[in-house]
Amino acid sequence: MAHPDPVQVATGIQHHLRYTLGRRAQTATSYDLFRALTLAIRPLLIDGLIATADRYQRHDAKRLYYLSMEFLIGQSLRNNLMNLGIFEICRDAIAATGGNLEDLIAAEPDAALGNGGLGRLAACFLESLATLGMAAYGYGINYDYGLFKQEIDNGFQREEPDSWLNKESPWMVHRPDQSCVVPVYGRVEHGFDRDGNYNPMWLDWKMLIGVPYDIPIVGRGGGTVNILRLYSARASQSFDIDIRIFNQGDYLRALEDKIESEKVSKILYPSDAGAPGRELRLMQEYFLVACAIRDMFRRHLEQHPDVSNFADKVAVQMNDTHPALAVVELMRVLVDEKDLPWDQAWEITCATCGYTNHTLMSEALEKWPVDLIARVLPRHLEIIYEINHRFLETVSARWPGDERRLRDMSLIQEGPERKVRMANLAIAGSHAVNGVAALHSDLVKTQLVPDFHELWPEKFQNKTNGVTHRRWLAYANPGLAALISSAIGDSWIRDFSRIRDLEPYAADAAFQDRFYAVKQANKHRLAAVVRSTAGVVVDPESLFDIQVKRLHQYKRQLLNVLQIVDHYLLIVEDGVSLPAPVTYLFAGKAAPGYYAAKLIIKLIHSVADVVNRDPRANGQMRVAFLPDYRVSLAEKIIPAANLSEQISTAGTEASGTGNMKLAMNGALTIGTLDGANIEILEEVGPENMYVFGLRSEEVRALRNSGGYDPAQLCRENPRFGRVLERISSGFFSPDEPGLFWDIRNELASPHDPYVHLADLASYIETKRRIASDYTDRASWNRKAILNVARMGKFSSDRTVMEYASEIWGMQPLPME
Ligand code: 26Q
Repeated sequence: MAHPDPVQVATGIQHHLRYTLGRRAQTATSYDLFRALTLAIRPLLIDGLIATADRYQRHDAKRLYYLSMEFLIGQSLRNNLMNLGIFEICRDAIAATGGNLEDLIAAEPDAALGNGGLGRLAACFLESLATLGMAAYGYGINYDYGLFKQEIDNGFQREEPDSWLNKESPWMVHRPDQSCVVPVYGRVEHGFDRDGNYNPMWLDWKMLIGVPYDIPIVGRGGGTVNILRLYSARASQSFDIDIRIFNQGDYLRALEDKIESEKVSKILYPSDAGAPGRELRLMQEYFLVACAIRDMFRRHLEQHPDVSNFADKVAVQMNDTHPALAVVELMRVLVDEKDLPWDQAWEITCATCGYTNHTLMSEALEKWPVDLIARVLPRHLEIIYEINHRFLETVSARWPGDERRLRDMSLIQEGPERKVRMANLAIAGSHAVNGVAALHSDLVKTQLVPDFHELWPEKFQNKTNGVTHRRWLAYANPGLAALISSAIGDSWIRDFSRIRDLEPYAADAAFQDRFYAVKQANKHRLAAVVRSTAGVVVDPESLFDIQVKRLHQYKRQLLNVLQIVDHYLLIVEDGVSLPAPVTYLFAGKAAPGYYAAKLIIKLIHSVADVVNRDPRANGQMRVAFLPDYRVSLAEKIIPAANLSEQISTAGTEASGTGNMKLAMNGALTIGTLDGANIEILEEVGPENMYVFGLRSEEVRALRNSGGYDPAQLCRENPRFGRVLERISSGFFSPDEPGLFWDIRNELASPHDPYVHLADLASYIETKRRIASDYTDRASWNRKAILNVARMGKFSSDRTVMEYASEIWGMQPLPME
């Protein structure tokens, strides 16, 4: 299908509205029209999918499989129309029938198949890979329920289920013909084949069926349409078609079986730090890996006679350890099913796999109880033992007699409950292991797994994260995008290194004014959202100070709250003002079982209630928490930010990606020297970013010395004590005075791992300086424009190109 004209689009919409959806045009909702439009353009997507598959096949391209338990896609309509180059055509088609494309775009439910950074990174990578024309596939799970919806009830988070599929994604292409079988449970029989070779057999397993649903991923220009393949778990046919059900008992057993099987793809685990030892999560992880690997072999064997060249033609990237069973499953298929000798299978597996680490907190590393794996995946446990046996021989050969290293490096953690260390498995089974920012990659080597780094220094790499600047700048901030293109043309949309051409405009007064006007328009739009969702009226002339991200103690939303309370007390008790009025905005979800994080949400609301009600503070500050942070809300918040809060304890945030999105939209960063903040600083320069607080080595030294003394810091800074007193005394929670006592105790504890008070003085001082700098409009605009102009490094186009050349051994294919 060639590019349609507006009349064809309008006809298509009317057709699908009536004959596919059965709706009357007169009473159609925006959601109906959204679905009708996606159906009308579906032929373009399908043609693109087929043409792309043919191109990869003709080139016999090496394929990348990006395995991730999470893909946080958000909405797709704007992105797809923009990347297909038919946004204006569709806008005109809908306008001609009296509608508004923006209403249809707003009606699309977010696909929230992820928790936060890791899942959104996967989604950004898919868009960049498609734009670059790389033969890449995303593999994930088609959860019936994505990340919960957050509602706020009296300042507390309440979780509501997100049944996004109830509305059935119109982007999905159902592929039941490519379903596959996934065995779980059962036992291993140690047999021998005719030639007397050991021939283990996995028997009596229960069968899951993986049914694929494809989401097309359109690259910029529409020349490539890749696939995100998501699997739903179904029971084996036995329920639907097996008629050997003789009695009610059989029938009910079959029914239970079906429900049990289909649980596997029912729900996304809503934690971004782990779900210790949950059987269902292990099943999910294996289900993803098994389905993906079946598909890789099927596709490989369509084009190649055997698996001997598998590693030359296939790259597998594991997004954290969640799909680390891929190492074991590849070995199982190669050894048990393809009859390869162990050593050859191991060579292929290691050459195929790469592992990306996203966390430094050793307590957050995945560890699965051996007993659980023995029950769910008996053959895999044997293979893990064999991998470990050979691996420990390597360790012994390198460091004879070094028991400490054998203990620490083993894939098995000994103890009352033996566990498989998934990171150790992933490192052993990969040729490349990478962190997600320069500092993080160094800390992986020196702090997280120093022994592995000594053994295999050549495996360890850095791949600094990036974000797709198309979604996050070009499409989310059309005002700024148009302004940029009016100055330097639009080549930056494909090639973000070109954004540096904007630098000379930073000092141009007329350009500054236009930049300011765009930012103000975005702030007005956000103010309307804040009003309607949080019920707080904010002043678009004030400095918009924004902290949006998952709630976590290490991200230190509390540090921000401490400064806000200090700001308030300065006004009402000391009669002192900050140089500019400030609107403090928060958004983010807490894991449902993470009580400390949920209490921080309540504290933010309690502080907001007091501050926003107080006429003495009204012209000077406002505080609001926007409920239900998600991709589509981020797209409204980020373009309106003046200040980006990136204040994690140094050494805890692996990279951050919100920091990049905010800076490329012209927010200045206040940040610690953590994660990718360090690289943002290198790019924008110290004059254009506000850095404060301890460095990661200083934090480590402070913790190790036991010298962190918050009581002493409170004596030195009477305002700290005052803030803590107000929080703990019920000043913000008169109905329940003890509510925030635990927060005070955590902050006042010498064992606070996040050393909040160590950074508080420099944080407060820096924020005063920021408020003062904001009053110099020209100077602020200049810095903000320089931030945009110097973000070229942080496009995920750059990131995936580095993965391609340094890990996957791939190049973009030429477009035809
Ligand atoms: C594991 C086991 C069981 C259940 C859940 C999980 C789980 C799920 C999600 C563990 C971790 C996550 C997500 C981690 C995450 O988002 N990490 C972030 O990754 C970003 C992309 O690299 C970084 O920018 C952030 O710094 C990092 O925190």
